[in-house]
Amino acid sequence: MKKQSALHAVATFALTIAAFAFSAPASAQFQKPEDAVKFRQSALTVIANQFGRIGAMANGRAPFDAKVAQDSAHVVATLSTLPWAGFVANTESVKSRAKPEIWKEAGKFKEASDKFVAEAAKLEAAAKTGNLDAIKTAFGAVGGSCKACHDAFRTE
Ligand code: ASC
Repeated sequence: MKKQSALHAVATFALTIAAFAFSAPASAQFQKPEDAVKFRQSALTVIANQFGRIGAMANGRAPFDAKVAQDSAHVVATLSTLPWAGFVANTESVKSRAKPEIWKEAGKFKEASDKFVAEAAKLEAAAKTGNLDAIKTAFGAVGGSCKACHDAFRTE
């Protein structure tokens, strides 16, 4: 290969790599639809786990520990914004409990997830006060937002 054509080949290769790197598809975060489903389920699993720790204290099944409540509420609030990126349209055919209404009524789904995010932030604020009654109230509101979304958008 002549020096000139070798340089050309290198330049073409570099441009091809750059083109791939910058032509980000809508769901660049996930290689496959299954990855998006796994992502959202994983985030929701961790959220449920940490929310459950607060629930145990709110319902008197575990002794109240303000630090545990605060740490758990922080995880719930931080992760609350994450699952929704996993509800990509190309995941509709992947087996899960997600109802088609998630994509047919995308505005309502967004409203429901926004409600959860907002209530999770309030729960974290309540947990920071260390007041169990405030935590109980905020816990109930978060649980209500979980349930509303599950009722409308998740199969049994
Ligand atoms: C939880 C949990 C849910 C919600 C929901 C509230 O602790 O894992 O999915 O609360 O049951 O109704």
